[in-house]
Amino acid sequence: MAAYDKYFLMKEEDVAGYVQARYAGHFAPDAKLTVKEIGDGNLNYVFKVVEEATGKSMIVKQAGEALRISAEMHVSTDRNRIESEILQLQDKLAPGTVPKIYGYDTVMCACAMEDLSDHELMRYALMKHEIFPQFAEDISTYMVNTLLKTTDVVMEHKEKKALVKSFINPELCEITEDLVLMEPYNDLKGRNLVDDNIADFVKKELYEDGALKLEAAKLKFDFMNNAQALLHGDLHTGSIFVKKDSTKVFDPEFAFFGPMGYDIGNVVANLIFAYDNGVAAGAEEFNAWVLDCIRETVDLFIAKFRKAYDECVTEPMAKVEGFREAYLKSILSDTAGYTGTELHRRTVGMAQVKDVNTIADPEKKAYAKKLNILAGKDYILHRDSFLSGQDFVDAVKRAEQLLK
Ligand code: SR1
Ligand code: MG
Repeated sequence: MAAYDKYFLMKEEDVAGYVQARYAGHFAPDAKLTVKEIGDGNLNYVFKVVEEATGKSMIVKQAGEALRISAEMHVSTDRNRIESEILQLQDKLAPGTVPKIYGYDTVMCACAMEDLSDHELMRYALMKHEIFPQFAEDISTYMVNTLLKTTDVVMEHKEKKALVKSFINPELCEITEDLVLMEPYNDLKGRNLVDDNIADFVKKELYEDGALKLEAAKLKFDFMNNAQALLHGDLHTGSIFVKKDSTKVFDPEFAFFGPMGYDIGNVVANLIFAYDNGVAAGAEEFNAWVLDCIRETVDLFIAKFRKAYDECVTEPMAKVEGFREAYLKSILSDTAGYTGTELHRRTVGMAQVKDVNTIADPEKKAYAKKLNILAGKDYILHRDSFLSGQDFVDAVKRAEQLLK
């Protein structure tokens, strides 16, 4: 049996031996374990391990040296440690909102965690136009607790700086800096994916708009320099599991200290991708719910943020009259800006979303992509004027008017 004392990329047949060696006691010693690789993301390998006799299960997630999306792309396997550590921290900050980590292994670059197979991947559920009335409540609680509580306005400054250091994540951040905050505006690496029927539109609206590029550049350097809060870093609907009464956020391997609007904006943009899909399918009830959900998510974030701020902030300068609202306004501005960059990068960049790309009718797909581009520009260019959930919904409506 392998000793698992030297890194190698596991296959299904390696994983039963691995969990029995590394997590002795989780399953019976002589248990018959079935292992299936169920990874669906762009980076890692995810194995579901089930004990046949009892149905007891666990997930083992291993970072490969090369990425699944592209064998040419190599990213530090330290991302698995970062993911494990942030999930353990977030379980304390926002109990019950993330999977339980059973352990992690810096040799095999693998962690073991709670199996959430009773939940569904949110992106796929939304693509079936399922409605989740609890989602805005849950995700706003998760965001306020994980974000506000890791800022300097709440956390003791030296403790926060030590955390900033342990969550330095340069290679994963570089992916975002390139894929999200540069390439949508210049295709500098020649790897954007643009459908022929929107190529002229993309050229005019994204590649040739100097004012947009200037604002995107500001957002890029804010992302790189504003170590405001410990972000999930990739908070799209493929990083969220849902049930009608439960929401679990996973896959935070892009975690680092950055502007909290990046996480919130990712949630908003990915709800818009679900809306795109619903519009193409004529799913009216679903579409109305998605817009309500965007409005509620932002409004609940604002309300819970204000409450938590008043309850948790201890730093004297953060208590200065007017500072809470100025800080919140900057977060909402960032949220709008990064809603825009996420809309753009998933529409023209190398890592797109199934919600939009599975729209079968080419004209409806082109409409969805144009909507994302125009709404994204509105969010970025006018980001200081986004102050409420309704403001976030109105930008979608304005883009729809422009396409009439
Ligand atoms: C090269 S990785 C592409 C994308 O997949 C991840 O989920 C992140 O969103 C990243 O930008
Ligand atoms: Mg991911």
